[in-house]
Amino acid sequence: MKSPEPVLERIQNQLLALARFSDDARPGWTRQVFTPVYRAERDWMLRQFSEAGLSDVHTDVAGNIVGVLVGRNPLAAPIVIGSHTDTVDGGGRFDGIVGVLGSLEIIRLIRENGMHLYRSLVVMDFLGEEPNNFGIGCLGSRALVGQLKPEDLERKNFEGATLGQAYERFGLDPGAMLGATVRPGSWHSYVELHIEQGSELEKAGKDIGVVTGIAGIQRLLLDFRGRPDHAGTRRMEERSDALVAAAEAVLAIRHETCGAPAGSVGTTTHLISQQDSLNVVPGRVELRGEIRSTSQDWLTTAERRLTAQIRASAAQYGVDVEAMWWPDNEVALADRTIQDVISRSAESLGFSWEAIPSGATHDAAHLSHISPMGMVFVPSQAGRSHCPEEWTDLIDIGRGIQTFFALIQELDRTEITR
Ligand code: HGY
Ligand code: MN
Ligand code: MN
Repeated sequence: MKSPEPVLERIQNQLLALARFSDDARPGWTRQVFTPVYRAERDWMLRQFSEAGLSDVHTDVAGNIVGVLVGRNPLAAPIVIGSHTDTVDGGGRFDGIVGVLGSLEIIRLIRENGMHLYRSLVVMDFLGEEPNNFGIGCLGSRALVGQLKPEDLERKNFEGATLGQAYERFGLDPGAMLGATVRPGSWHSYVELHIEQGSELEKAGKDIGVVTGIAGIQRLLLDFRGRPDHAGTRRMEERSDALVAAAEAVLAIRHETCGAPAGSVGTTTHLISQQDSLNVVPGRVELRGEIRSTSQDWLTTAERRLTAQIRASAAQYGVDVEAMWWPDNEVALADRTIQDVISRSAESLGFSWEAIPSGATHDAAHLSHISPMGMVFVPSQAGRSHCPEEWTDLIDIGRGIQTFFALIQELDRTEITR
């Protein structure tokens, strides 16, 4: 039997309805975790889960919205699908959202057409995927795999509040959240539909991206310690200018990653001088940044090279540097069987596809620790994302949902061995 097709008008209406939950005081579409507008959207989303026909709709102890479509064999390990509906500051209307609304459309199609899957299908809208001002993203998925630790709850935002307090104010019990872990192997698979957020599919003229893996991220904090001095009297060769040393580091991060293999990229996101006056040589500067790659080896060696190089160049300016690196997530490979099922699904529907690594991170990266994982990408216009211009045509979203639906039906019949 031919699979029922998604109803594009219904998806468009839901995209528009969801976009109304946006912080008016911020640019673009802004719906950040723990904010009142996120709370309002989550209440709306709980209703959408129920109206789509999911049962046992609830918010789990980790703050994720969950609903179940019970399969013919409720004891079989479920297929889990979903994404997130929070945004970055000044974000768009598609990142994460397409995956959640697309999943709900599939539930409606299954029910309207009297279809019955063998396995249960669990839909999730994960809590706070985007990095927040506590410096950590993927809160809901991290909690499920035991990667949110008691010390993370002590992280402070710029106002001095802790992450634990933010959970409490949002009506969640941080202690209970730490115990939210899912037993590895208890899910059949985790699959996610998402916009590409880059321009590879558009450039190649392909309909569907079959994700091969998700880049690992090493985050970096550099503390440059020079010496404050009078900006008018201290001779150039006598200065220990922390900002000049930090500027060299900004360029070192760029040069290390330009042309590096495995889609490697590096970004300095913040350069903060502790110096407020116009006439003082900066004595203390903080740099925050990250490097990403789909090669774990490259991440490790680049970290070593960069630390040595930044130290050596700072020393030439008489500046000391303290470097702190920590992994945000490791490289996560998509399951081979799931990749094959996605490409076959796209082909069976007459859609062109391409295997593609993801430079953006996703809840799927964390969930790969407990479950075979796969992702389906749809094109992003001009590769714009994390900005108000983020756009994916409805027709492309429709193709993504069709492919994702075919993937779920095939997975329902497929044993995956790890
Ligand atoms: O940061 C990321 O890659 C993602 O979009 N959350
Ligand atoms: Mn994002
Ligand atoms: Mn996303």
